[in-house]
Amino acid sequence: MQTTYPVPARVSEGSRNIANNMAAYREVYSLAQSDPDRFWLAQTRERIAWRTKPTVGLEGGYATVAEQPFRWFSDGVLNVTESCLDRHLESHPDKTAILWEGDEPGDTRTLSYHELHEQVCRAANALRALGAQKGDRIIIYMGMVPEAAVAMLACARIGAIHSVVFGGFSADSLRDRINDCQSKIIITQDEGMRGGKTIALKSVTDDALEGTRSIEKVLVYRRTGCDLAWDESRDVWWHDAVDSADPAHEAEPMAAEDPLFILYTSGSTGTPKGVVHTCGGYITYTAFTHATVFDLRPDDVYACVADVGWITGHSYIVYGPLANGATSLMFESVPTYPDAGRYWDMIERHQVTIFYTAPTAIRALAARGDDFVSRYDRSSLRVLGTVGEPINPDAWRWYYDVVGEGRCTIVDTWWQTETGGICITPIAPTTETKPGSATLPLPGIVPIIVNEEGQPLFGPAQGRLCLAHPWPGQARTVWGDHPRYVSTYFETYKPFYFTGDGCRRDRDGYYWITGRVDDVLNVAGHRMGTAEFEAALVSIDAVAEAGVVGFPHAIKGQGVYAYVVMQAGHEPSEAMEQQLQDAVRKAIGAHAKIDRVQVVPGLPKTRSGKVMRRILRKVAEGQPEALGDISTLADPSVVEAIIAGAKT
Ligand code: 7RM
Repeated sequence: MQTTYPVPARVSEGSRNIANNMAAYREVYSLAQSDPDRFWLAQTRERIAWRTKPTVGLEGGYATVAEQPFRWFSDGVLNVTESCLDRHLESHPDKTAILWEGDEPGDTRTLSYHELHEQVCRAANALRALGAQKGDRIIIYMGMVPEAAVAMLACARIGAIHSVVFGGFSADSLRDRINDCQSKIIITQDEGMRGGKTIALKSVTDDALEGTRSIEKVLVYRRTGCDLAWDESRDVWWHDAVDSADPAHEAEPMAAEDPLFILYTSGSTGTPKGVVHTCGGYITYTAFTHATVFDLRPDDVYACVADVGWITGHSYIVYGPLANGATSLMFESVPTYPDAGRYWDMIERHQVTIFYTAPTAIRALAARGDDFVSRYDRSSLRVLGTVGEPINPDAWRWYYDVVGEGRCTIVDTWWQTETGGICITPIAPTTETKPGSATLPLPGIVPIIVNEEGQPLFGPAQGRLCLAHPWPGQARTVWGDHPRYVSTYFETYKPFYFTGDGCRRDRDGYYWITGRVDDVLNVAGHRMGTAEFEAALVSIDAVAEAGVVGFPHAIKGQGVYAYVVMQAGHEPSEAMEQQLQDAVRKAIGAHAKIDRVQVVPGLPKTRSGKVMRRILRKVAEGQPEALGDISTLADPSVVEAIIAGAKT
């Protein structure tokens, strides 16, 4: 059996990548490691349109992060939208910047760089007229329409800090985010469209605003034209405010370390954290990684089918591709609408050359058979990417053999909201791949595997993945709570950044990410905290306690397993199961579902009262024989009941 996949000869022709052979990769990697400042200053000067070019690289670092955030390029001045828009007007104003494919196949729109620039300038002027100023927070709660990208860029243009909230989040989640960042304006749309169904974005926004005080204006883009409740003093139509605004706007000069955006992400404990990315470092890193990993070429039609509500959409639909002057496809629908051929149909019609999706979609589509793929012409494809979760070798091979006809490079890209961009990945078409491995670190990324005590392990090893040195795209802080940033990422395995992932390194130095080792769930590529599920469940009167863990799921990667302890006097029932689902849907959103519920007499706790989550995990994984040491349990009989009633 073949274990490594060599570089296909045809795709390596024409690559002008910085690492177009392995020797070049090793050389660039060691340059970046020995002199990171020099490497990153050269990258940013080459790739980014600075008003004032930076002369300093990194200041500070992990050792001093508790005192203050580390900084990159701090004497530089720029506005990221000049890199994404203005400079392309000279060389290719008519090139398609955004190629939009709507929910219905063939419902398309294109925005050239010239048109996108004009729209962004209009929206920037409209936001200013609504009272937005540099440093203000603006929430964007939209579906996948080009105006979502216009809104992000318009915020960046005026120096406002956007925070995109995925359109699947509930009113409760949206309200928490508005309150956390004290957003002054929210940009939404009447309804979203997804897989033939509508999503009531404006009415959810109305609900969310009850219990908030900071929002002054709601800017509403009309997508479907449905009837809406309207507050004349607060609500403004996008079409009234933006279409009539001046199409010229002088971008706000920003310091490199001014915040560009906040993106909320789930962790082990508590409510989601507002991860902060800054202008200069983030745009440098997304431009560099997008061009390098995918071996971007001028005529590429690049399609990332993520949602702009997640970091992948920020970095690899909007900022990276536009900084690189690429044609970036935006996809409003789902992979199975109207049928499981949708991606490949779209690839044929738009002659897509680079395609980037999640393993969960690949597994779901592979399960529907090869015919949906083979009926479309995929000969335009050159690079196929995956992101969001570990990809199992079977799904990898199906992507490589069936979708890519053995002709394309697969890039399994490992990264996180906090890393801003891709960190461990093959570089197309250079890196030899192995199905299921994210392969090697990009230049500037220094992975360290540590054991549970935090000791670095060398050579082939298995343990926890840390990164040892800052890179420009790394998040700088948590909005309003720098101590939480420090304790979450930098205190577990000092002096390293702890990713929360488990990882193995093989004899060739290749990295294999094994998934989260903390209490973060990754369900169908959606990152959610077990603590958020538990808080939702115990809010129900009939529920005394709840413990939520993940278990392996063939399509979704992980499923959600809930152990529920009933309040005395309440009996489990079907109606109660529905109540549990409703509670998580209300607290988190439509993408949060419980797959299995087990009513238990109690949770396994130590004598000091700490829930032994390891036991809950092992039982949910169907491995009750591997519980390990349970001698510290307060009441071992609880474990017997849990094992006896396990739902598998
Ligand atoms: C980009 C994104 C981050 C978590 C991360 C991992 C998992 C992401 C891969 C992966 C194995 C990959 N940001 N993850 N990519 N695991 N192989 N190629 O997904 O913040 O939403 O999630 O996702 O566990 O820590 S995220």
